[in-house]
Amino acid sequence: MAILKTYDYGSLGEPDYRQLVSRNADPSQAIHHVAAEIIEDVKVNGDSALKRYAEKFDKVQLDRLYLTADEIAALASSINREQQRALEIAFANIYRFHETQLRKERAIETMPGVKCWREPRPIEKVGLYIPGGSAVLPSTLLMLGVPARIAGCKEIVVCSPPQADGKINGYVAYCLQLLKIDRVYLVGGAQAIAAMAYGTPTVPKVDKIFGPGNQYVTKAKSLVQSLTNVSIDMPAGPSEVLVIADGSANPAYVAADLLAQAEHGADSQAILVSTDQHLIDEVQIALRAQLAQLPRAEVATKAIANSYALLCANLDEAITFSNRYAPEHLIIETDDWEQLLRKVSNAGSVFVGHLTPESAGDYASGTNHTLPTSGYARSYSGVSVDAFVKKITFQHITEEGLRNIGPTVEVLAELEGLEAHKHAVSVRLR
Ligand code: HSO
Ligand code: ZN
Repeated sequence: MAILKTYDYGSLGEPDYRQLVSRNADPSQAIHHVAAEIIEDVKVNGDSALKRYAEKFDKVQLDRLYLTADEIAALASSINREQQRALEIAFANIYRFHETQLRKERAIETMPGVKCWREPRPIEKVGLYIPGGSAVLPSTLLMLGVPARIAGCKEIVVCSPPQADGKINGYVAYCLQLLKIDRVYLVGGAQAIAAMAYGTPTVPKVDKIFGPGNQYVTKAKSLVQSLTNVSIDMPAGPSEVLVIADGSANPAYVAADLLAQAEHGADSQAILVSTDQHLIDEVQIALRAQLAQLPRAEVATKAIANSYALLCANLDEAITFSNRYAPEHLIIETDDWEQLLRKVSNAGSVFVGHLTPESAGDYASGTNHTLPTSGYARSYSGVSVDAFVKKITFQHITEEGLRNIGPTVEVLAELEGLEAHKHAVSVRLR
């Protein structure tokens, strides 16, 4: 029996397409209520609320809500040399790729004597949330910490839920060392987001909060954004992948890519869009075989049940559907992927060719894995150095410049009925 439901693009109508691209419509208000309550509690009770939540959710009693540099170093030394090397290589590649994003823009004279330019300035205090629940993701710390360092953020606050022993995982500790971050706050969930949004006696208030998390974390991020002046990286939903594959694809590779996505969570989506029914059939077989070998088979099976394959008449149809779905990750497993790239209009991050698994980008090739989900790739970019800076515009006008631009400003001020605006020019022209 087929494991992925299959649809035929040509036989579907508009309501079907709408149904196929829709995902994670806001679930119940229950999450909203819980997150709002936690936020209010942390706002009012500060550290004592954080300790209470650590006891309740993380099952640990904390005397102190953070670990020091020495404690981090001790944890980091517990991981083996091969693991350290892998984290170092990932760090270096992510650093290299993101470093190029600092490119300087040039100043422009819009009229003789009127010079305008724009310069980036780091967001001073940023908060990084590193989840620690069902899967601990040290890679996420690198993906957020590296661009924050390159941007030059003065204060990088990291919150991660404590383990049962009141510590954090050694891999996360090693990444903290690579990033030269000498403190980590032992706070998880919606309470971490609240702590960074309002500040507590222990946890500093930040200007912008980054990072993935469960539905409570995500809800808390959108709530604090409207309640305070803190901003957030992007709205985040469950992770997803869309694979476009034709007859040239290797079914074992395609199945492996779908499952790499599916093991993230039961609510993840792994979509196969193919021009070849035979390939879809082969992928079904490979999925079943590979699934049987996975430790996280239970989670992956649920995600696959929440996913589908779509048979298209040609690659143009496939890319049209993909653009409409706007996947967080798009993998194009065709021989002639090159001519397809210019047709990609909505996607978070794209992986091309038969030998480019999404996993490479998830960990170590250099691109960022913090990406827009749930169709937000239509309007959001993934995290980059840009997310950690503000871009400030500057201008300088000379005497010649004021003679050139002044009359235009006077006319526009007058037509808007703003006499003081006009005067600010006239008084200088006299
Ligand atoms: N695929 C996830 C990132 C990740 N994968 C972390 C493994 N670890 C969202 O892009
Ligand atoms: Zn992943």
